[in-house]
Amino acid sequence: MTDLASLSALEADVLAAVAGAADEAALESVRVAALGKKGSVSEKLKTLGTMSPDERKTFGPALNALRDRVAGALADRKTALADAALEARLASERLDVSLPVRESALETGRIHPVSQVMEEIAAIFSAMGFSIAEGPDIETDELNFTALNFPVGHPAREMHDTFFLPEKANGERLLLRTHTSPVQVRAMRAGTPPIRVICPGRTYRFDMDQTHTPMFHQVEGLVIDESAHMGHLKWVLEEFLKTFFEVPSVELRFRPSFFPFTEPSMEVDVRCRKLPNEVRIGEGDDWLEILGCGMVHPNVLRNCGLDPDKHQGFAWGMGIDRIAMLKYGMPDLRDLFAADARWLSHYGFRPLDFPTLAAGLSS
Ligand code: 2NL
Repeated sequence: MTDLASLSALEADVLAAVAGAADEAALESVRVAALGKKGSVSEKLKTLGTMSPDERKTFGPALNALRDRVAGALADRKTALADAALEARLASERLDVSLPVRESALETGRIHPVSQVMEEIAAIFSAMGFSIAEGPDIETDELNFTALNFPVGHPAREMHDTFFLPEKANGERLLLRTHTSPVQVRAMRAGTPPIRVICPGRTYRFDMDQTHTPMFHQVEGLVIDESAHMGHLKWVLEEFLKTFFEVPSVELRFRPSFFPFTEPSMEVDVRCRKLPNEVRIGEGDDWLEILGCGMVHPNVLRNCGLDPDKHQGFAWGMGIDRIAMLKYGMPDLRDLFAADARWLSHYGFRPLDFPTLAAGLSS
């Protein structure tokens, strides 16, 4: 027989089970046990049919209200559990779309600014129809000096300017090349005019102070044809410098100079503005010495198997380290060769950012 006290005990049990259900599956079991076909509440409702009309008047509304409260508690608990499950998923699957993209292993390294600048120089001269030639760092005296019209006894041929290797048994004395000119000598001896070549690479001189390192980088250029002249030289240099420094125009100043391998020889200054922390090329009232050049000396042409009555040409040489510092605002030459990973991560270039003229070189 049903009484009101057992009904409230049943309700308390069911509501406690609802509150204690830890997830939606447990809650579903609680629902079936209470409101399912053979559930505890359903069984109570079935007893209404066996009651007298008087009893039904009392227990009918009480049981219906109990069933409604249980159903309401189940629905509330179901919503609460679903909300909690969603919150947990949101927290565990959180994705910060503002985080910077992590670089792949292929991209974590950095290209040294000197390498990047050599690539820029190669891109510019390639577009002008030059080929790029390289040669060994260890050279013969003949290729580094004799072919280039350095007289015997020239100061550059002395121990205090040049790194010589130990003398070989046959008396030959190899050296670390002091410029990349030997590569151009090889190009002239190997090919036939017209020759248009640039030679970038490491060079060595016995020198070490604030602005000199014993190893440095140079690029030389050479054009040989039947009528290559100084007008072409001026155009090539102007075109190169304005493309390299990414400015609309440059103004050059040619001063007479001397090199054993060119005649006439010139030093070239570029108009610039010297500011406390930067040098701006192509504007201002200052001049910056940037390279040396000239018409290839007839003796050099002859030494390289060319007839000076038929062929002539021009050449130039330029330090890469300093123009890299100028372009990318690196204040100290020695940092270029200190192999400091923090410096490289700051000044270095992403490995897949090949410089191209179409992309605007450095952008
Ligand atoms: C400078 C000047 C220069 C050359 C390099 C050259 C090479 C051959 C023949 C003739 Cl094979 N000339 N190179 C010419 C003029 C100047 O370098 O101040 N370099 C840093």
